[in-house]
Amino acid sequence: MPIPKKYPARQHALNVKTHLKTKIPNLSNHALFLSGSIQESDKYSDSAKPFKQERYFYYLSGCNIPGSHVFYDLNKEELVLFLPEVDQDDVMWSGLPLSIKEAEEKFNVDKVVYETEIDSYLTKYDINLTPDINAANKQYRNFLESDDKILFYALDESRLIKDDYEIALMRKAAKITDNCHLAVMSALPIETNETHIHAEFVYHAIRQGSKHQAYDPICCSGPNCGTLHYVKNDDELGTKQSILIDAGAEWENYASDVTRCFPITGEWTKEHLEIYEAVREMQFKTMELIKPGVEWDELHLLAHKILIEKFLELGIFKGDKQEIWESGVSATFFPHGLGHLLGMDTHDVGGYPNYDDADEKLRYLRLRRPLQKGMVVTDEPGIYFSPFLIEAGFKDANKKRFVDEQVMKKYLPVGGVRIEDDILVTETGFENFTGITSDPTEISKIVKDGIAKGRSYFHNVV
Ligand SMILES: [Mn+2]
Repeated sequence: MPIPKKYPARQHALNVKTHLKTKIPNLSNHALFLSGSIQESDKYSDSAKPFKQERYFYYLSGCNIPGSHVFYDLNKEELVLFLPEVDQDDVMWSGLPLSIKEAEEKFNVDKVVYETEIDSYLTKYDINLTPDINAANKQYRNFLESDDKILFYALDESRLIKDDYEIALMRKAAKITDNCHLAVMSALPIETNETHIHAEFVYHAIRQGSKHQAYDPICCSGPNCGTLHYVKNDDELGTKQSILIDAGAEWENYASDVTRCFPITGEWTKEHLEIYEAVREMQFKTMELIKPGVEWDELHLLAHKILIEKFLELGIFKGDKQEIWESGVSATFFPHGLGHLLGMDTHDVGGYPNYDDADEKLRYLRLRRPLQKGMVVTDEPGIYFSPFLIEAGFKDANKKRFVDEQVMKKYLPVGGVRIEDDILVTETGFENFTGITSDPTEISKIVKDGIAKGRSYFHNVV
C-alpha cells in the first residue's frame, strides 16, 4: 500500500474509536477533545521555552501549531481542528500563521476553524472525553470529562501499533541517527572531551534537518559509561579506553534511540572487547527471536542467562549457574530492561511496566506484553561496572558470594557497554531500522581511519 501524503490523523481517530468501543459499547453521547501544548515562556522572561507538541494531540491531528485543539465527533467520525486566533502582535514578530485554507490542505482533518468556535462543538454531546485538565484546556473545563482511564487505554493501544506513515517517519529518524553515530566514531581528532561527542552528534542531526533530539544525548567515557542516563557529558576523554553514546534524532515528532560503543584509540582493550562481545551476543540472540506472539519478558530473561554464562566463562562469576540465576546478581550488572516501545515518545506508551515487580530482573522492564506486528521496540542489552550498583548489590551476601572481586576489578575501567537498535516487529519476524554497524572490527576501522585523517581534516573553527 502506498504511504499516504498526509499524517493519517483521521485513521488514528478511527483507531481510538475502535479501542474505545471495546470498553464503552454505546458511544452515541461521547466525543473527544484534545488540546495541544501551548507556547510557554521562561519565568520572569519573554524568551520562549523549547516547544514540544503534546503527543496524544499530535496523534489525532498531525499539527505542530502551539495552542491548537482537536474535536472528534465519534458519531459522524468527523475530525475538527481548531487553530488559535491570529494575534496581530505575533504577526509583526513571527510572520503570518497558517491560514484556515492552508491548514485544510496540510492536515488530514475534516474541518479547520478558529478556537472561537470551540464552545459550539463542546455543547453537542453530553460527554467530551479529554486526557486531563491543564493550562491549555482549563477554560473549557466545565465541558470536559478528564482522568478517564478508558481514554488513555484507547489512545495507548492505538499508538502501540505503528502504521506505514509512522514507520516511514521512524525509518527516516533512524537513518539520520546512523549518519550521526558514524560521524561521532569518525571524528576522534576533534573529540577530546565528552562535550565534543555530544556536539558532533547534534551538529550532524541538525545538518540533516532534525532540529530536535528525541532525548538528551548520553555521551560518556570510561567509568562514566556505568551511569545509565549520564547527561553531564563534560568529562575529558584523557587516557580512558571506552566511549558509550546513546543518542537519537527525532523526525517530525518520531524518535530514534540508538547506542553505540567504541574504543577511544580504535584499539579494543581485552576487557572492553570481552564485555562488548558478551553484550553483542545478548543482543543478537534476543533479536533473532523477535516476532509476533513472543513474550518480551522471555527475551529479557534470555539476555540475563547469556550474561551469566559469559561471566562464568570470564571468571567474573563463580559457582552454580542456577544459584547465580536465583540470587538476582545478574541485575547488578544488567539493571535495566532489554528494551522498550519506541514511537513519538522515546519510552513510548502501552508497555505497562511493573516497577514493583518482586523479581528484580524484571522490575525495570518497560515492555511487559507479547510482541505484535507493528510495534517498534529497542533491543538494548547492557553490562555495567558501576561502583554504586556493585556496592548496593554486595549488601546482599547471597549475591556477593558469586562474584570474584579480583577478576571483576579488571573490568572497572570499561565502565559499561550497551548496544541498542530500533526494531519493527513484522508479520514473520522483524526489521532492524538501525544501520550503523555494531561489528567491533568495523568499528575499530572506522575509528582508526578517522584518527589517521588528523585534526586539520575536520571542520572545526574552535
Ligand atoms: Mn533506549
